[in-house]
Amino acid sequence: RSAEGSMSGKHDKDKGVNVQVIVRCRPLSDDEARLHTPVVISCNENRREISAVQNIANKQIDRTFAFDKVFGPASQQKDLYDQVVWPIVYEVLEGYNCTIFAYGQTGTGKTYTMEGGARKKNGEFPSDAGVIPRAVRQIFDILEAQHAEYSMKVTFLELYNEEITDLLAPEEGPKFIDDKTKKPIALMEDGKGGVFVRGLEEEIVCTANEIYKILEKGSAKRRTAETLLNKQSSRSHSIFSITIHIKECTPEGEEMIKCGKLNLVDLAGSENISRSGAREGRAREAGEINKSLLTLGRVINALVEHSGHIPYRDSKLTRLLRESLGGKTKTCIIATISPSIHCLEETLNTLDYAYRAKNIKNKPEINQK
Ligand code: ADP
Ligand code: ZZD
Repeated sequence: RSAEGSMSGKHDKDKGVNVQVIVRCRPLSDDEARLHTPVVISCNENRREISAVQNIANKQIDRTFAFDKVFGPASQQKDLYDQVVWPIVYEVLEGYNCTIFAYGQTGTGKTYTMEGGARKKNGEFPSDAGVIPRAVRQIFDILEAQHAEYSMKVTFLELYNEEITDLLAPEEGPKFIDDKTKKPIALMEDGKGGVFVRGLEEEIVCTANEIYKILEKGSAKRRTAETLLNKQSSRSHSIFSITIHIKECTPEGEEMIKCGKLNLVDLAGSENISRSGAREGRAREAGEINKSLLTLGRVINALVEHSGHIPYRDSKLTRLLRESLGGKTKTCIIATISPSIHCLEETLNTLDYAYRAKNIKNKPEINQK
C-alpha cells in the first residue's frame, strides 16, 4: 500500500492540476418562499451547469456556466461531502496538502457548507454537519481501519481586517480585548519561501472527540470576539487546518513518514468585491474594503493571465495560502450562491469569479521523508 502511494506521487509530479471549482446553490429560505421571491438560477447537476436568467431591455438572456460539479438547492451535506470532499481527504492521508475554500456572497451558505448545523447535546452526529466535522470523522475512521501509527495537530484562526486571531489560544479574561496585551501573533517567513504564524496554538490531538471539543472552544471564542470587538462576522476569514503524520513501512521494511495537511477556509462575504472593480470605490468609502479578499482576486487574475508578478505578499490571506494558489497544494473552491432574483448581480459576480479560477494550475506533490 505504501509503495503504491509513493508511485502515484511520481506520476503526478510534472503535471499541472487545475483547481477544482464546485458551485452550490442554496434553497430559498422560508421567508423568501413565503414572499414568492422569483428564482433566477437553474442547476443542471448532470451537465454540471448553472444558468442565470436575466432580463435586459425586456429580452430574456440566459448565461450558462459549466463547472467541475454543481449542487442544486436540494443537495444535502452528505452529497457534497461524498462527491467532493471525501476524495480530497483521502489524498491528504496519502501525503498531499489540500485546501478547500468556500467563496460567495454573505448568506449563501459558506458556513453552512464548511461547518453546518450545531453539535447535538446527545453526542449524535448531526445530519446537517458540514465539511469540517465530516472530514474529522473520515480521517479517524480511515486511520483506525488501517491501524496506522499517526500523530495529528490542528490550528484554527480568524483573519479580520488583516489581523490574525488565534481561536485556540486560551482567553485572557478582560485583557483579551486589549490589542496591546494580546499574545503577539505574527506572520513570519520560514526561509524556504513559505510562511508560518508565530505564536499560533497548535493542539496535538488523538481522537475525533478531542477535535470536536477544540472546535467548540474555537467557536465560543469567535463569538466572544465578535461581540466584544463589534466584529461583523461576514468580513472575517476563518482557517481550520489539520496536519497528519503517518508512519508506514515499505515492503522492504524501511520506515517512512507521510505528512498531509488539510486547510478548510471559510472566506469573508464576497459582496462588494466585483471583478470589474466598479463598486470598489463605493465599498471603500463605506469602509468595507477587504484587503485579503481583494488580493485573493488579484492573485487569481495574475495566475490565470500568467503575469510575471503574483501579488501574494499584498495580504495575510494570500501569504498564508500561497501554496494553495499556483503551488504544490491540491485546491478546491466551493462557490456558494442564492437562487433569488435579489442576489442576481452578486451571483453573476461569484459565477464569473469561480469560472475564472478554474484556470489556475497547481503542481501537487506528496510530502514524505
Ligand atoms: P454565509 O456563511 O455564506 O454567510 P450561511 O452559511 O450563514 O451563509 O447561510 C445562510 C442561511 O442559509 C443559514 O440559515 C443557513 O442555514 C441557510 N443555508 C445555507 N445553505 C443552505 C443549504 N444548502 N441548505 C439549507 N439551508 C442552507
Ligand atoms: N456553524 C456552527 C458550528 C456555528 O457557527 O456555531 S458547527 C464545526 C466547524 C467549526 C466550528 C464549529 C463547528 C460545529 C460546532 C458547533 C457547536 C459547538 C462546537 C462545534 C460542529 C458541528 C458538528 C460537529 C462538530 C462541530
